[in-house]
Parts: sequence; structure tokens; C-alpha cells
Amino acid sequence: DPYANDPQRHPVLTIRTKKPFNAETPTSLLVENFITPTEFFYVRHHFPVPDVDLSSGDYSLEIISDDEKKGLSLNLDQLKTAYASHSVTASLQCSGNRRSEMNRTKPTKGLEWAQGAMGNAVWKGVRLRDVLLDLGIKDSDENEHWHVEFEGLDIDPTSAPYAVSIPLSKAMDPRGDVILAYEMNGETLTRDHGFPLRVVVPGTTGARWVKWLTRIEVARNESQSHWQQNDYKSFNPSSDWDKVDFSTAPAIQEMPVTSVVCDPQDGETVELKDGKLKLKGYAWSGGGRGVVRVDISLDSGKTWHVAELLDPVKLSRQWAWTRWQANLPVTAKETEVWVRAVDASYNTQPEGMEHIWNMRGVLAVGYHKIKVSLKA
Ligand code: MTE
Ligand code: MO
Repeated sequence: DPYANDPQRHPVLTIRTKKPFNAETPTSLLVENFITPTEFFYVRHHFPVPDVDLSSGDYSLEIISDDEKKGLSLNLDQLKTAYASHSVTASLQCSGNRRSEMNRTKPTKGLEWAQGAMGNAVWKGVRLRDVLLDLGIKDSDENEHWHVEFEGLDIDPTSAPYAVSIPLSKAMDPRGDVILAYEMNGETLTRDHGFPLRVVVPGTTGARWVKWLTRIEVARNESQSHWQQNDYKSFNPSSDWDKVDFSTAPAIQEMPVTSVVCDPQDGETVELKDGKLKLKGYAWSGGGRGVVRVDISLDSGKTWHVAELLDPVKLSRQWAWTRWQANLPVTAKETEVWVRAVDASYNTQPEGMEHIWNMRGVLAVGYHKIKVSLKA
């Protein structure tokens, strides 16, 4: 069993598949903490978990540039000594988060995620920009559209490593906060989250945050890997697997704005306090665009309430989610709660999943709608 050496996991996680291990944080628990505790943080693997023994001296990070024909090879200690450390608080979200809601429109192909394939953590490491500057990479218009490819130690059955790439402009942006992280929430990265090193690409979809990082390549073109070319893309709702041409769509990088009601949960019976319904949830947008407003409707969009944002938000370079709450008067015995967020660019969410439905079930960012029964 190639999975026999996988690490132990916390029983609170909701398991979607065991081998490879894929599990999410229960939605109600997510909103309890601004920083998601590591043991509750969702896990998304494609293969068995690599087991790196730093004392064996086998681990190294290779960094090469196609153009410069130059390279660096560093072990973890050398990386930590050579570059200043930098911390970022950033939310990590899978492209398929909330897919199960999209599946109600029509089945898609992918893991049946509810709303917990997302979490927020403090990541510490070294700036990728510093490493690339050392390699002689210039931050210029000429290489603006180049890519940086990351390779993990996990391999598919054909021996191809998990690999993807991000634009070089994101990697070199001093305000982009891309780091090679060796710590999560103040502790050494766990194996499930990429020990000994992973890329943190704030504002960008989870698929690009390569774990068990062992190779970085700066190139004129984006990664040719399966995960860059033939997955993590969205299509027209009428596309299907038989006729789709993956080369026509760009790889998902920055993510769109989303929001979720975490408490109460869909189908729950809630006891009102002074005739009011208390709601809590999270909201986030990609690209560093802060969430500026969260709107709630209890009457299918006829009237809207503004929720209170619980965590501080900047308009730009905002990588972390914000939790929100609302306390709304309600007289009905049953209600459908709708939530949607607005980001700093005034982007907002589509009303339903129907018109953004795609066969892979990614970017499921329609309004979150839950039904609750109410007891006075
Ligand atoms: N990196 C490697 N090497 N292998 C993987 O399977 N999965 C990616 C990304 N990095 C993956 C990877 C995907 S799709 C997501 S959503 C995130 O890791 C999940 O990170 P987490 O398990 O730390 O939550
Ligand atoms: Mo993902």
C-alpha cells in the first residue's frame, strides 16, 4: 500500500477520499478562528505523502533559469541562512471549494467539497523574489509574461511530479508576498501541508501552492504539466468532456470573490434570541482585493442587510479572509438565507451556480444559500 506511510490526521476532518487523502474542515468550525488551527486545516493530496528526512542530507531545492543557464542548489538550512525571513497571513482555498453546491445544478467531476476546502494561516519563509534576484532574474517588461514552475516530490503513476506555474510578475512583485514557506502557524510545516517546504502564493488558487517543493524553474512558458494544462480551468456551462479543448482557457490563478454562511448550517433549526437570527461566516477575494461588504438577504434578494466584518480588511494586498456576522430580526418559521460579498474592485458574486456551472466544478462562487427553521 503506497499510502501506508501517510501521517495521522485529526478525526474532526470530514474525509472526502482516503487514498489519496482529501479532507475538509467542518463548515461550522471554520468560522471559530481567524487563524485556522493546523490540525483542522483542509488537506488536498493527489498522491501519497512524501516523507522527507532532513538528517539524511537528501533534501535539496534546485532553482534554475532556462535563459541564464544558471542554477542554485540549497538545502533547507542554507535557504534559511541566505535570505531574510518573511511572514504572511494568507487564506488558502482549493479551486473546487463549494463544488457540492454546484453539483446540485448538475453533477461535475471532482471531490465533493462543501465549504471547508479553505482555511487561513500564518506562513513563514523566505521571499521567492529574493531567491530569484540572486539567480540573476530581472524584474523587467521583457520577461513580464514568463512563468515560474514549481515541482513537488510527489509523483504520478507515470513518474511525473506534481508541477504547476505562476506568472513571473507575481513571483517578482515586492508586494506579491510569494514565499517559500517552512513554517505554518508558528510551527514547522507538517507533512500534510508540505514539509519541509511549500510555495505560498497569496491571492492565488490552492493548486499553485506546491508542497514538498524540490525544484523551481524560471521559463518563457508556463508549465506543460497536466495540472497546469488539463485541469484547474473553467469553461462555458454547455461544454462537456467530449468536446472541450483545454488549450482555449487560461489556468486559474487569482480567485474570484466568495462568501459562506458557516453558522447556522443548511437545514438546521435555530432558536431565535429576542426575535433575531444570528449568522456568522467568512468572505474572501483573490488578488489581494479586500472584501469591502457582505450582504445578507432573508427574502430572496428583495431587501438586503449589511453584515459586520469581524477581521480587519485592507483594500489591497489583503490575503486573509474576513469573518462576518449579522443579527437579523425575523418573524417567519422558515427562511432561506442568502449571502454575497463585494470586493475592493466592486466585483461581486453571481446569484446562482447555474450560469457559472462547469464540468470540472471549479470556482463555485454563487451566493451561498441555506435554509433554516426558526423557533421563537
Ligand atoms: N502540491 C503537491 N506537491 N501535490 C499536490 O497534490 N495539491 C494542491 C496544492 N499543492 C498539491 C500541492 C492543491 S489542489 C491544493 S488545494 C493545495 O495544495 C492544498 O494544500 P493543503 O493540503 O495544505 O491544504
Ligand atoms: Mo485544490
